[in-house]
Amino acid sequence: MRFRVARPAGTRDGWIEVYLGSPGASTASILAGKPAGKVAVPVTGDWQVYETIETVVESAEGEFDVVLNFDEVGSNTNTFLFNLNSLSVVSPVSDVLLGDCNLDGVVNFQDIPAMITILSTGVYVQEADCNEDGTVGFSDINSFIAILTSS
Ligand SMILES: [Ca+2]
Ligand SMILES: [Ca+2]
Repeated sequence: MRFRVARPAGTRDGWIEVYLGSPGASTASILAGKPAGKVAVPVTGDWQVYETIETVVESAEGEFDVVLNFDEVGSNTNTFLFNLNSLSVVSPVSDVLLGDCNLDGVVNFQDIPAMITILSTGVYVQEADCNEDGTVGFSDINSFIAILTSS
């Protein structure tokens, strides 16, 4: 999860914490758990000087209610912590191994029958989408062969 923040001063440490809970769970019960992600908010020098920061959110596969907790060591109520300009959810870098049609972690000749099976069933398997056009079909065979022969 990515945040764009501005923080004029900070003699104390400040954080954004990301909590995940089951859909419909109460905010209090979600906050009672452990944060799935946490990132320190840097001092940017002014309310309008923004920096982009990021935290990896652990175990974020599926659907969750998200609760963000803004915190600063020693701050009391009615204290401005920082400006949050925007937040976005970004996917981690894909770990799909193109051409690994039998999903055993390597690309070799044993993927050929698996590729044929995938092509004949027409089910989308990202590893078989060797030309990365979002579909699996005979147009992937050239790319598949190129991946096979280069690995
Ligand atoms: Ca394989
Ligand atoms: Ca394709």
